[in-house]
Amino acid sequence: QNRYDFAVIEEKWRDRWLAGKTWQVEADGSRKKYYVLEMFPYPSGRIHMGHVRNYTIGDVVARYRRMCGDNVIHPMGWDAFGMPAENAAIKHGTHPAKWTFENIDYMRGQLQRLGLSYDWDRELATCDPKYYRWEQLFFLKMLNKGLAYRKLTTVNWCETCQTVLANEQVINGACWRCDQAVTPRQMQGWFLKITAYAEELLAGCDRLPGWPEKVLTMQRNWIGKSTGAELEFSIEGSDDKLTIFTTRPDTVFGATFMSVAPEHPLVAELSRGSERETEINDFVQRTQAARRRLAAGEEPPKEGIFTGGYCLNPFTGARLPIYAANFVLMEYGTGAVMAVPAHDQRDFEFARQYDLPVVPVVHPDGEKLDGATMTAAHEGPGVLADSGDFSGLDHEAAKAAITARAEELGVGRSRITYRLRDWGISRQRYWGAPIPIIHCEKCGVQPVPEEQLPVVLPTDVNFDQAGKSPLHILESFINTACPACGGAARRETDTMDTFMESSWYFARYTCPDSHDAPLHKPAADYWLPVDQYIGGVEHAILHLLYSRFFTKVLRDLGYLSIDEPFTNLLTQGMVIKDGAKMSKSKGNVVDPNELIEQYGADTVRLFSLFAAPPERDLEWNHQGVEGAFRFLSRIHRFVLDNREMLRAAGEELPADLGEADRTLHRKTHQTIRKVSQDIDNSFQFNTAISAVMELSNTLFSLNAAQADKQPQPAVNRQAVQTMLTLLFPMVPHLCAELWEELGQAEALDRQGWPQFDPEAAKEEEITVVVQVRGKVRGRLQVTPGTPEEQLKEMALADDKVQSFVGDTPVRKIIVVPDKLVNIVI
Ligand code: ANZ
Ligand code: ZN
Repeated sequence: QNRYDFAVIEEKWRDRWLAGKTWQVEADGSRKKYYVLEMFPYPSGRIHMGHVRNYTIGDVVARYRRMCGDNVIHPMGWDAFGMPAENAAIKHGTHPAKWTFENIDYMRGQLQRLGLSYDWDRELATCDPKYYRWEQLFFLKMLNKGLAYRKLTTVNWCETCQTVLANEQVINGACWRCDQAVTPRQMQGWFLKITAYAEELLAGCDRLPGWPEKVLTMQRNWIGKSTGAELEFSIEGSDDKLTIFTTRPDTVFGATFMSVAPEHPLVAELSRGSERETEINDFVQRTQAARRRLAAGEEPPKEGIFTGGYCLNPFTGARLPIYAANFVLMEYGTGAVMAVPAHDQRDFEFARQYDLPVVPVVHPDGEKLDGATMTAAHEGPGVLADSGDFSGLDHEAAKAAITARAEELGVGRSRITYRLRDWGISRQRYWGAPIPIIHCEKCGVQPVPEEQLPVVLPTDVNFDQAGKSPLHILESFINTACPACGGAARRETDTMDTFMESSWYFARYTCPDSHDAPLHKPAADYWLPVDQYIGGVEHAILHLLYSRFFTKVLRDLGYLSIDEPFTNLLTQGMVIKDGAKMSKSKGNVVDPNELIEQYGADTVRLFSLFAAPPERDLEWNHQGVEGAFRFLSRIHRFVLDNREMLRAAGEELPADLGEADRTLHRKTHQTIRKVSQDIDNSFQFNTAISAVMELSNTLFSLNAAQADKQPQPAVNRQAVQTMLTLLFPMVPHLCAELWEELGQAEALDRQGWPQFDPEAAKEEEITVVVQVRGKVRGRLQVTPGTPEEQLKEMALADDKVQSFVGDTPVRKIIVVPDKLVNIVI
């Protein structure tokens, strides 16, 4: 009997917890709050091991914080808009809403089976008009403040499907669905001005000590601040100027040609009507097409073409040929570069390839560079030469001096550039939140009046036209009245990027019932910011940056009082099997459902916490799961086998503690200390679990001893209760059950986190005598079982012993463990 019947135990506690709304919380100004949040899932169909790991980590933090006495908010919801729902609709003929809500129902059940302690009354789905209506309101407010605007952009267009494709849907330059080559197309799109917050987003990175440094570095690089200057070069035979951005104005005397982006308007202008016009156009077409085929971060081989035009260097008057070059980006700086091959490696390689002069002007200490023989650019520091009155200046000083001169001459100014681009939010997709805009022939672009929100996404749509958003042909949606003139007008058919929804959901959780405003300020002020955010590192840039941006915008609109949304961030590693990330395409997926069936939720939780520290990748290992299961079974068996003894024992420790009592009592308190530290410091659940395993080993082996050498019942009881309390955040069902088996009236989830007693945790000390030449010369206070090597070292390091040994060579050291160190000299 006494079998560990996890299925029965888990169902019992799951029902009890859910029915009792055990984790429901309210704002309470008299209590310290703690907000723990895991990144919400996309309702793709079923949860995978990555979810299990993410949500288990968050759940342990939530349960631990509750036991520490905090008022813990731990919500869950669904990132419910997006492409897969639409694809499923096209493929299987189900409506995206139906598909989405069925998935949500199924996945909610899966999360509940894992025993995750969410306040389900705060659950939200972003495809609910009650949610996205507020996002539409934010959009209108941003429009009002000039933070949202419309502009022409280049998109990927598939002629066959008559639709815009996201970058991920373009595979080797062709449509993922029909394989038609994708063409660039100019379209109007909506943008959010995240660049207006670039400086604050960057500065904020220095004030997030609770974030992993690698994530902050990625954010800083993404924002990409560069300090330099803008310089104007006059164009030969024209009144126009070519403005360039440089971080090295000190090298201006070494510029030997100009490079501009292929799509820079100057290229077309210079080549128009020339005999090389077709050749140049071909180059532009070809390089642009090639760029679209590149994966992010990949660089094409350097290539360029002479446009036929020349610039004049504003400092030297030199004539510089203008090249169109494929490595110059139109979207960065001004889309034009002064090329200094002696000091920029890219320019150097380009110059050697096209036989352009290399003129060094910044020489490293004590060296004189020669442009004819250099084999690489000198990008480092140095002193200026051949640079007019700036010669002899250190290159840093020269940057400032040359920028100042450019300003005096009216040909330049200092400038800061960011790599960050404004956020394009228009998607020509159906399953998203409609952008609340109306187009009137007479009045132009008109915002939907706030009182007409939400613009509800219609559900009576057809998906039978080859991937095109059905909104474009849904007359009942499109046709509307202009809010300005009342005449016939058309609704915007683009929907918002789904990153919009995930940029503020954490705030909405604080007041999901607020129906007259997006946020209820007192609740938001009490709960925010999120104290601990947990999610995959794949969201290190966009989701986190957009959420930080939204937080600042909502603050400036008066909805929030915080500057940053997430105080601490934990980025958990991937779950891998056979050396690769678990994924359908690799065929190495382990389904959480099957595991739960076979071993129970507690084992699955324990394994995912024990197998690796949270930030590391977790290597799937079946023996590990078995091991976790056996550990829990042993605890279960011990408690049930000794139930009567444990129940009968008092909670008070007896006054007369024997050796076994002292050992177990000490181990109990040492374990409390270790587990508390491991969780507090860095969520090292794996070592915390190891410590509890050690405690359980001590408990089991002491109780296997002869009857008169066993711990007394009250000491056993204390050890067992401690073990259950410490394990409860990780293994909640079993611990709650065994706690009840001990006859406890009040449930384990109402217990406080155990406090450790430093006195009790202290190792016992014994005295080891040190002899030199047979005479006692010192004493060492050590814990029993201190290894021989350590005793030898301690003995030799002892001052008193040293004074008797002095410089005399030591011949031998004899150690009797726990008793004596004898130094023979
Ligand atoms: C002249 C020069 C001389 C440069 C030198 C560098 C070294 P970051 O730090 O990334 O901001 N650049 C400017 N705009 C560009 C564009 N649209 N596409 C590609 N390259 C561009 O780099 C700024 C430097 O990158 C600028 O400084 C410019 O080259 C180039 F010895 O100007 B430099
Ligand atoms: Zn109108």
